[in-house]
Amino acid sequence: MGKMNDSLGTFLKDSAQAARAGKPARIFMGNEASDLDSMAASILFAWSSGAASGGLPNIPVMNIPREDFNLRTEALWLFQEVGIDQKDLVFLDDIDLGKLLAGAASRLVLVDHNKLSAAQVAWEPKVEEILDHHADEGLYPSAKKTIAPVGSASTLVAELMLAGSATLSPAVATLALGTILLDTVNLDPEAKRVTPRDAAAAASLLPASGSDQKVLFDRLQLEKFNVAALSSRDILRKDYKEYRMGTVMCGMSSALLPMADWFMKDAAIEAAFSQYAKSRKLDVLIVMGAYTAPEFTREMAVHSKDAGLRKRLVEFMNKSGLGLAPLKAADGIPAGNTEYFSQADLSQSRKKLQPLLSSYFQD
Ligand SMILES: [Mn+2]
Repeated sequence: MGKMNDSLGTFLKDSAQAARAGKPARIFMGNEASDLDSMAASILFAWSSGAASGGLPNIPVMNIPREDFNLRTEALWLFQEVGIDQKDLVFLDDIDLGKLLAGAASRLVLVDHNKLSAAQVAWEPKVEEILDHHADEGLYPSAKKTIAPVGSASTLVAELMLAGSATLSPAVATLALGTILLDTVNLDPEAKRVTPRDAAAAASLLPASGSDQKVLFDRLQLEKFNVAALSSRDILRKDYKEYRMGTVMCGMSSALLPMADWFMKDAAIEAAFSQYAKSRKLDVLIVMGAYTAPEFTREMAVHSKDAGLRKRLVEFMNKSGLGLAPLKAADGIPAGNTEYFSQADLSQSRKKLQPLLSSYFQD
């Protein structure tokens, strides 16, 4: 380990300033989904890595537009908890990363992924180092690689930090620990995410964090599902994928709250669906609801201006065994171009439904 800046806050302020100056730098960047692990691990790896040769500043860059940070409710909470000021984070749209990386001296460190996304492949020659827990795709052979199939990329950063001589501050230890706990479902072997290395790193971080493991995990889990502060548009955006299926443009959002709660939260939910579908130029918007209260439950909303398309879709999904039944809500179902269902087959997630719909529309 190189020399550690003992204050994470000072480090982030300095690196944000360096980013704005646009001088050559070593950029630490997580994957484009930019979950808590991607963000926390790139911050911690940038902070704990020694200065690069030639004195390039280490700059963690969040691989999402600044507007999207609010959607990562668990990261929002944990960063606030450990005293990270949002203003000191650098987001994709804060700087011209392409221009910065075009500088001959600049370098790129991939964190929590080992393959650049399609939109970022041009930066391949800049990849100098990789720290990741996904299967190694074997790219960038000249890069220094720390890749292992553990539960969290933050475990790999924690191992490097713990091997160093510096004492970890409660903020640094809590940031790493919280991320590892969330990624491994509180180190629960039954969730099949945790490895002995995650458990060992967490055990070493715990005393330094000054946290209670269960309290920290429960709070993060709660915040992850806490969409109370989000607008309907943001709930739709939070976990959204889009597919062209034959001639049909289909948007699929996963939402983590009961539809009945959503109706209460936003009386204008129909307008929100319709505006979102229009802004994304969708023929159909499918909202897949999933929540545990106390039983795991799936619901679905199918929104389309085309009533015939809605009907065909629902018929097809029922033929495919989803078991959709019109939803009943105490306060009534909002009127409009949306149909709401409960879903009997709980195994039918977006990952499974999307290829079914794709093949249906392509026939
Ligand atoms: Mn990860």
